[in-house]
Amino acid sequence: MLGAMFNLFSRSPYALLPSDNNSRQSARKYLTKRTIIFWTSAPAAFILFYFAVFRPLGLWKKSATPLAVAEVDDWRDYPEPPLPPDYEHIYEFERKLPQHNQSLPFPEGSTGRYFYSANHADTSGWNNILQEYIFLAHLAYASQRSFVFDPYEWDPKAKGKWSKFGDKVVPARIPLNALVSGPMAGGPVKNDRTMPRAVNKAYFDKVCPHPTVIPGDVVPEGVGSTDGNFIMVKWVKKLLTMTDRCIRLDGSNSQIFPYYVFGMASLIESWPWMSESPILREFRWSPLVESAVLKNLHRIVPSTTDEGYPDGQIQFPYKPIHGLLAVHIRRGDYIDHCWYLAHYAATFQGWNTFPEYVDKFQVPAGVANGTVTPEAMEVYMEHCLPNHAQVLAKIASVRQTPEAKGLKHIFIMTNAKADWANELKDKLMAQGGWDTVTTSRDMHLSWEQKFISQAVDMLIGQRAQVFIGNGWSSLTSNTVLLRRSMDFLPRATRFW
Ligand SMILES: Nc1nc2c(ncn2[C@@H]2O[C@H](COP(=O)(O)OP(=O)(O)OP(=O)(O)O)[C@@H](O)[C@H]2O)c(=O)[nH]1
Ligand SMILES: *[C@@H]1O[C@H](CO)[C@@H](O)[C@H](O)[C@H]1NC(C)=O
Ligand SMILES: *[C@@H]1O[C@H](CO)[C@@H](O)[C@H](O)[C@H]1NC(C)=O
Repeated sequence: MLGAMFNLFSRSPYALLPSDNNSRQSARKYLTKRTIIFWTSAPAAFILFYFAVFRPLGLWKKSATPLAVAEVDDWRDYPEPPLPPDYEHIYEFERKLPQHNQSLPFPEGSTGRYFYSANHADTSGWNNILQEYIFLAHLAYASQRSFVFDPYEWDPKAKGKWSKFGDKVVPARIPLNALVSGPMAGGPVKNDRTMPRAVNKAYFDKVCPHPTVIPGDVVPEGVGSTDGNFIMVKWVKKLLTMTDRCIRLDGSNSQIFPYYVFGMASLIESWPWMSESPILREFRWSPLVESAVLKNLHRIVPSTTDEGYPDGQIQFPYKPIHGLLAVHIRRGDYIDHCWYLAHYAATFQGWNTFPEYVDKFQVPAGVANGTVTPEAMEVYMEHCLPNHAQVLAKIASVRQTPEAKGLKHIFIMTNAKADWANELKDKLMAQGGWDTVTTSRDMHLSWEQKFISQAVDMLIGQRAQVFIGNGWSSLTSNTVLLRRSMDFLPRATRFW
């Protein structure tokens, strides 16, 4: 079992990154230490585990199976470990980032400038967090400060490593570098040597033991106060001119870029600086995400020549995947959520509203004062929760456009139930002319990749020749933003 676990570490793409040359050794050391602790404290730990985790999380419903999966390629054929991964080797990778060094000269080290937003969101979907993180990381960059990042936290109050999503046991938090790399997560910035690299919170606490704490509401309310661009300009001015080295936004305040900022059409006023920001230009998914795409691409596009690199990473800047149509079909919570969206008269997310996008959404007549007529509800559902027939019709019509020339493969990004997704797949194949149709359910993912599968899907959607998304979804809108940074023609980005 120990051998199998060590295999897990040595297969990790993180161990192969140039800046992480000690991680194999440390993994070995770590495991040895862990083994000793395990054998000396196992009985006590078992009792503790039973009462603290096993019983409260209801794990007895699942049969606990041994972790003996490292030698196989297709993890789905084997029983899954009883608990989610803890990504410890990725936390270790983050701890060892070379910028975590107080002796480094300005703008890093003990004389550097730092920005930590303790009031950023948690407990929401990954894409709500990502939207805000892109803005916060840009704010740090524009005010010449090092961005301080936290893990993606699903359940900050969880005492241990795990939490629940519905009746599924999930990690309470996931290190940022399991999801993204690039400047936002501490990666080097290619074309700007004066930009201080991002750091983790533990290093911030060390290098900034007494930060200046400022409230999150110092920017005046009033006209424009819900516009991302307005808020950004005010905050950059403030944080750039402050001479205080270390700044922490008070964690008890609301976010400076609340979720509704990203829902508004005014968001696109941020595009002029966003398009130039290294945070977006050099946005890159993590090695864990990239290696999942690389491993599965031959299933999605069998003729692919995209072989990537031996360490599992793919060519960056990313290239379009020719011949691929990716569609994002939001189900699950959206079966109820779309109904609420109609009652709030919700429009598309900000990044989905560029005037050059062909598919626009107008709130239909019949939505007023919190009431929705059946006809108006039908309009919402067609775009927010399309049924099989509506999906087939939309794909058939998009296929007639010049941008769709050469499409042969469909990838369905979805959180739908397998039956629903498979039925759609069969109907699309019956439509004729498609070489392959695959879905998120067909992906072969490692145990660590399973809990970040939405990011894996996003990298595929980002690179697809044509993409059709759900205008209200933040997963779609971030995918659309990333496509835009790749200079796809606007007509290659569509919505239901
Ligand atoms: N693998 C995968 N998961 C998805 C997809 N769409 C939604 N999900 C998952 O559905 C679950 C619930 O979504 P949220 O966490 O609310 O999603 P979000 O990422 O904030 O985005 P939206 O709710 O779409 O605005 C999450 O676990 C998502 O990762 C998809 O296309 N592929
Ligand atoms: C920290 O930075 C200093 C100055 O660049 C360098 O000499 C030293 O080797 C670094 N320490 C580590 C542990 O990398
Ligand atoms: C909505 O409510 C307002 C104020 O109560 C009213 O003036 C208006 O006519 C209502 N609109 C519809 C469509 O019912």
